Amino acid sequence: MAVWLLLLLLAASSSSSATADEDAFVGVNIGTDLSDMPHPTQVVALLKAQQIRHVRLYDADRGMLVALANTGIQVVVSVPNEQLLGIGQSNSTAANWVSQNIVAHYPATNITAICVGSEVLTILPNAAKVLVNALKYIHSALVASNLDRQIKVSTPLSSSIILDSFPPSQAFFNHSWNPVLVPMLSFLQSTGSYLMLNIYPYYDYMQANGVIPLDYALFEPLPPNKEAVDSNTLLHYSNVFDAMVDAAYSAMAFLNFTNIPVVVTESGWPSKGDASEPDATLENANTYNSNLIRHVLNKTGTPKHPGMAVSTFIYELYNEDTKAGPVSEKNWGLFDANGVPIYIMHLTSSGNVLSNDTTNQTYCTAKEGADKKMLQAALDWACGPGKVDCSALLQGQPCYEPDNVAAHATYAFDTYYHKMGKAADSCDFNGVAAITTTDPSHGSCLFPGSLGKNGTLANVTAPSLNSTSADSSADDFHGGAFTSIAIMIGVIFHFAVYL
Ligand SMILES: *[C@@H]1O[C@H](CO)[C@@H](O)[C@H](O)[C@H]1NC(C)=O
Ligand SMILES: *[C@@H]1O[C@H](CO)[C@@H](O)[C@H](O)[C@H]1NC(C)=O
Ligand SMILES: *[C@@H]1O[C@H](CO)[C@@H](O)[C@H](O)[C@H]1NC(C)=O
Ligand SMILES: *[C@@H]1O[C@H](CO)[C@@H](O)[C@H](O)[C@H]1NC(C)=O
Ligand SMILES: *[C@@H]1O[C@H](CO)[C@@H](O)[C@H](O)[C@H]1NC(C)=O
Ligand SMILES: *[C@@H]1O[C@H](CO)[C@@H](O)[C@H](O)[C@H]1NC(C)=O
Ligand SMILES: *[C@@H]1O[C@H](CO)[C@@H](O)[C@H](O)[C@H]1NC(C)=O
Ligand SMILES: *[C@@H]1O[C@H](CO)[C@@H](O)[C@H](O)[C@H]1NC(C)=O
Ligand SMILES: *[C@@H]1O[C@H](CO)[C@@H](O)[C@H](O)[C@H]1NC(C)=O
Ligand SMILES: CC(=O)N[C@H]1CO[C@H](CO)[C@@H](O)[C@@H]1O
Repeated sequence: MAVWLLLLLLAASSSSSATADEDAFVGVNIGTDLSDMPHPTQVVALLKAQQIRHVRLYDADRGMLVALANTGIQVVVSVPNEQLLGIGQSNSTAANWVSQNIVAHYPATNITAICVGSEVLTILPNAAKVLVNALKYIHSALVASNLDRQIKVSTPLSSSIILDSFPPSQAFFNHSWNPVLVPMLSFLQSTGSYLMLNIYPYYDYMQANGVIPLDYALFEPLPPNKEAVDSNTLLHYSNVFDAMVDAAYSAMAFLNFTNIPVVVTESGWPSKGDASEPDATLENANTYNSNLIRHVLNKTGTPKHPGMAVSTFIYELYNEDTKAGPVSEKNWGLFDANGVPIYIMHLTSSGNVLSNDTTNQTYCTAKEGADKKMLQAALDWACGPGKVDCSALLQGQPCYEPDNVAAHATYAFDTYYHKMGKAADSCDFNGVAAITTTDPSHGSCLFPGSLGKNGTLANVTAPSLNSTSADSSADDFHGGAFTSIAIMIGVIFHFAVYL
């Protein structure tokens, strides 16, 4: 029977992996443009339940970094574009940023990389002139703190700066950016970092006006005669993603950089769109992300570098309902704000990929109107002989409020019920308890089994997300929306030839 959902994470065993010291992994991006953004503790609960071991934040939100501490989750943080000019112009501003946002959290929070800005060349070209300095200043500050080996510094690029991306062997970076790219690549090489690239086959497909077959964008199997052939290398390409990664390797090679690995910082597919976006569907999003995860974890590599892992962060964890732009912009997420999956991925037979049922969560609560004395007796039993950890109910702890026997009993009952593997008879307590599907979590009081946000986020005890430092690309369409039509002409031409 189908196992429900999902996902992600580390593959085991080692081989020739390109991603510095580590095997291929699939992580997720955590955008925060939600009208009811879950509390950091709830975000982390969802990550844990889904075995997501790698995340990228669009800022260095203190609440998230605190919640991610001691979880084993590896975290990529970002300098938001708004802070780039300041950091790129001042060594000491960069040093302060590192001390407040990195040094203060490491090693409890396993920060592994810093994204300096996001698609700066295409979204904020005015800051391009300080980008390399910003990378260097952040790196110097890490060196000063002796963290430069553990934490890599790079900057995610839009794949739209790679021109003539098909055939991949002829791809090159838009020459007008060479004055920035050459010192940047030199920096990445000398610091052992990687090229961060955002790849959106969805936009490539949309803008190709039917010339790119949908299956080629979605990693679906193609008959050999439909594969795209690179006329120089005779390598066969069966998906846009690989072609784009190889295009990046070629573009770097044209500038004489041949040993910088690629990490894909964003890729995904929207599950919903407006009338002009007919391929933003649940089925396509599911197909793309499921195939992407399998592809990355299988360490197939690319035709140019078979077996060389291309670790990838899926865009993105949550649907972001307050994003501007077309309907699709709000629908790239794997989950809604309650932690309920948008779709159930086709990952059932992926050996290394852990799955978890997050669809029908159940909880054990005190029955409404139950006798208070009986509730108190059951509560005492649960926290005593029942061996439930009731420390969260103590004064000053997250589940102390509301301070009444029904609320406290509900917490104890639910904890016991989950401890007992949700066996139906573990939610009885002499008839004063009942199973429910409503998550009783509130504020920062997170109940066992709770995966997402519910209830009010006001009056929380942990630091909350700083809304002003949220997702730096908030007001921009990300990635491929900027892909120029010029890039696609190469693709169109070659498809015309090879398909
Ligand atoms: C971070 O994670 C990596 C990979 O698992 C591990 O090697 C490293 O020791 C971790 N660092 C800290 C500070 O936990
Ligand atoms: C920036 O600061 C680092 C130490 O944090 C220092 O090594 C470096 O020389 C400084 N660079 C400039 C341009 O001041
Ligand atoms: C290359 O980049 C420059 C500077 O951003 C831009 O004006 C130009 O249109 C780009 N060229 C192509 C072919 O995209
Ligand atoms: C790359 O190296 C070759 C051979 O050393 C040289 O001719 C060429 O100018 C270099 N290209 C760049 C962009 O540095
Ligand atoms: C995984 O990789 C192997 C060879 O490395 C290949 O034969 C197989 O088709 C791949 N599976 C998927 C799902 O890509
Ligand atoms: C979840 O509940 C729905 C409606 O009750 C049911 O159709 C579905 O099969 C359940 N899923 C699982 C995995 O139990
Ligand atoms: C599934 O999620 C629950 C939390 O709801 C967690 O207790 C459980 O360990 C998870 N199972 C797996 C296999 O990750
Ligand atoms: C919750 O916070 C608001 C303002 O942030 C405050 O006015 C209110 O008294 C708080 N409520 C409780 C129960 O602490
Ligand atoms: C939160 O936002 C405020 C207002 O912009 C800012 O002053 C503060 O430094 C931010 N705090 C953090 C932890 O980012
Ligand atoms: C999934 C879940 O538990 N949703 C609940 C969130 O809280 C509101 C009331 O605050 C309930 O109506 C929902 O059922």
